[in-house]
Amino acid sequence: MTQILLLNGPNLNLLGLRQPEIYGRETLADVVAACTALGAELGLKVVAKQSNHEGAMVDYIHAARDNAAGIVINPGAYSHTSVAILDALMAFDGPVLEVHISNIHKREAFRHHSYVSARAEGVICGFGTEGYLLALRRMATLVKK
Ligand code: CA2
Repeated sequence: MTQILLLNGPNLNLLGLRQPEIYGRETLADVVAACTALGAELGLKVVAKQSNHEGAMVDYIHAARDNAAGIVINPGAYSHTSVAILDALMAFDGPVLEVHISNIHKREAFRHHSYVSARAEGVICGFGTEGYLLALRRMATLVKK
């Protein structure tokens, strides 16, 4: 089955446990379960990773070069700071889709720019955790092309 890396960045392990007014009530485990189930329907094997460490995220992206056809990534706060994650994604050949649970454009100015968007085929933000599912549907189309 076509493998997709679902990569979540720093603090997203706290999803559903804090700040539900911004990030909703679903936990990361709920998101991963929903993506795994939808992936199976779409013929995609979703491999989910989360890290609070920039270098570890770079390592997951490097590993995806050998075993994933595409990457769905919510880089968390590293979206706004990390050239290293952008560079790692630049070295990945398949489609990259960027997800933000909140609408980063409605929030503080420092969240308005994402380095990762320069590499992403598409960006979804402000759709809550449903954004991951929408990205996965789009990914199914992109990897079949
Ligand atoms: O909206 C998003 O998905 C973000 O990527 C989330 C990041 C934030 O820094 C970005 O600007 C936008 C923060 C993730 C923090 O997640 C938490 C979840 C629950 C409780 C506390 C933090």
